Amino acid sequence: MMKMKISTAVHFLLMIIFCGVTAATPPPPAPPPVTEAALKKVAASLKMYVDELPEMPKLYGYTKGSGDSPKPGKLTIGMYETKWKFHRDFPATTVFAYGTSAETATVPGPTIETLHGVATNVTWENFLPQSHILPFDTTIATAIPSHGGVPTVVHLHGGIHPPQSDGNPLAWFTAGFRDTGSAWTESTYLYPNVQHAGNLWYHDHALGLTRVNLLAGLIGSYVIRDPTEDSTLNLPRGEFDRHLMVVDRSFYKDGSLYMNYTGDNPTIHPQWQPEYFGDAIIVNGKAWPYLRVQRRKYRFRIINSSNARYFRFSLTNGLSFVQVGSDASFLSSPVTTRIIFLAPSEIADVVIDFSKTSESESVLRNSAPYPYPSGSAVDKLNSKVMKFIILPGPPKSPDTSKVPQSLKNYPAATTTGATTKRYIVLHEYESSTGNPTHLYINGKSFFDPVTETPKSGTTEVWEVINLTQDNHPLHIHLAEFQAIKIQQIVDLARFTSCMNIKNNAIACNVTSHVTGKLHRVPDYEKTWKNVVKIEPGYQTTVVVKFNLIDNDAPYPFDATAQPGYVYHCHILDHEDNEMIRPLKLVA
Ligand SMILES: *[C@@H]1O[C@H](CO)[C@@H](O)[C@H](O)[C@H]1NC(C)=O
Ligand SMILES: *[C@@H]1O[C@H](CO)[C@@H](O)[C@H](O)[C@H]1NC(C)=O
Ligand SMILES: *[C@@H]1O[C@H](CO)[C@@H](O)[C@H](O)[C@H]1NC(C)=O
Ligand SMILES: *[C@@H]1O[C@H](CO)[C@@H](O)[C@H](O)[C@H]1NC(C)=O
Ligand SMILES: *[C@@H]1O[C@H](CO)[C@@H](O)[C@H](O)[C@H]1NC(C)=O
Ligand SMILES: [Cu+2]
Repeated sequence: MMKMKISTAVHFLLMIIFCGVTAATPPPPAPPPVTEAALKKVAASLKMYVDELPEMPKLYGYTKGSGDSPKPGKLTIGMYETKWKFHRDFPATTVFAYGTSAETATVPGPTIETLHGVATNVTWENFLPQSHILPFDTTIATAIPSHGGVPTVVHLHGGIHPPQSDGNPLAWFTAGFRDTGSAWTESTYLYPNVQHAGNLWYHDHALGLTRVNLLAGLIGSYVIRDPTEDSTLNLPRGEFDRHLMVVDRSFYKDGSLYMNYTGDNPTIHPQWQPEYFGDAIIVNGKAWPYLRVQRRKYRFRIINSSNARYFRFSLTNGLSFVQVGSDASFLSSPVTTRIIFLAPSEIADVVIDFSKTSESESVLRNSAPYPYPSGSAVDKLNSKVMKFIILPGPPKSPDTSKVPQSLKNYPAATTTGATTKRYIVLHEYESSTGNPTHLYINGKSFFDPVTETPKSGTTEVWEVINLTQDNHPLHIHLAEFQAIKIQQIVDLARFTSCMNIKNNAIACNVTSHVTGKLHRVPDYEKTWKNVVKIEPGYQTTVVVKFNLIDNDAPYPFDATAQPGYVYHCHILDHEDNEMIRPLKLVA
């Protein structure tokens, strides 16, 4: 018996070693193909509002010092293959999850709580198995380890931190750092938390695998709190301040995560699809959950972590949102609105006052077509997100929180003093059948030499031009930015055909085309952000700041170091196929 065990173990070990030296990550065997109708049926079979909204575990990125002042903290967070139950009626299914152990890892991962001005170090560890649980496509630029395993690298979205800690797509690593990408330098990331308080999130960013690794579960929230905010703003706090991480996912009948094994253009890309849309709406890891709330104000930090779905949220029974923050920063004053519109990876920081209705519930709904703006209308599944069950009677203790008339004033976004103007043209290429093959910025791939080289400490103006049919959420690492003008391109076809030949906006004389009507920048987007929606057929003028926006101070670290940063579209399927470019700051 004993002998048997040893020989099995040795055999297994040999198998690992043998496969290790010869094989790259094997893709999982494809399950029998399913139809869209079958997937929809699975989602439709799930009863809505039967799972309570989970609150993800909290990890504190600081330690309480012996005196009053908190001290920098250090966390170790792993990526594990584990099981997660997305709905009461599904069995637990295999996912990749962040956590401090396989037993405690969750989807989304733990919420990292940090303090403004108090640095947090995080050591990210990969405990993922030899094979991926989802299909991927090696015909797009993809991290390929020589010993198998799942390449990962963590990016803190919205974080202002050194390039070595940015999660460059080429800084990927597999379990035990056995294989690393060309830009890998270190396993502990430094998050200085020097930026103003705000809402961030962390997620995987490995080359060509971002969409897959996020679908598998590698997402989590990160908040920078300003300890003075409680007394100066008095917004709802503690148990009345919650994160809602919203994604869309489809599932097989057995409750496992669905991803298409066949590409949109399979002779060119066997697996890559231009956009992933799921049938079920998942909040904090549960399909259409509910939350019992008291009849008082709550603060919700809503993060759209979908791969490609835009959300247009509203509340039933007459309730409104009071939006206090957008993305990474507060608005200067609150905006009361019935509708919140979020691109993938955008964040809305809102207060909902449940005392404003006498009803006993309010459903959070979605009405954004997909792809946005020209795609299918929502249906009875994806038009619902979650339900708030409003407890009868007054709150347990009086609600003393309030939303002040004035929140926070940051320096204004202005082109005065901007040192450089750049044209950033988002372009989608199609096969002869009209199916998308890849998406480039300025006609260049990720691997073409860097062209965006801002001086650290300066402000630039980026004219972002969208020549595709989709809305693209533009995300720039490190910098915070703000749209100040949205203007239509009048003769789009002429400009597009010029771009197809010259791949150069200046050579195509962009100013002669951008003369059409102006769109208003919505009030709730008039603040410093890290994702800006770029309307199709429009040029969006964006002021980009390569310093600390609070006080124009230089970064307290060397932002010019290797491997630099990136900027990209935050539709993950686009980013993976290569709507992404390097960004290298210079001194
Ligand atoms: C974080 O890492 C930096 C650089 O390695 C180090 O100087 C600092 O002491 C670390 N902080 C903590 C709390 O471990
Ligand atoms: C998977 O992709 C193929 C190719 O684009 C498509 O024909 C098929 O309908 C997709 N499957 C589902 C379930 O959407
Ligand atoms: C969420 O983000 C995805 C892309 O990251 C986008 O396609 C989707 O529309 C967004 N949904 C909402 C509700 O904002
Ligand atoms: C571009 O077009 C504008 C407006 O039509 C014109 O004023 C300008 O001279 C043109 N620039 C070049 C380089 O042709
Ligand atoms: C890009 O332009 C197309 C039309 O040219 C439009 O449909 C789409 O919404 C735009 N995308 C963004 C992000 O603005
Ligand atoms: Cu895009």
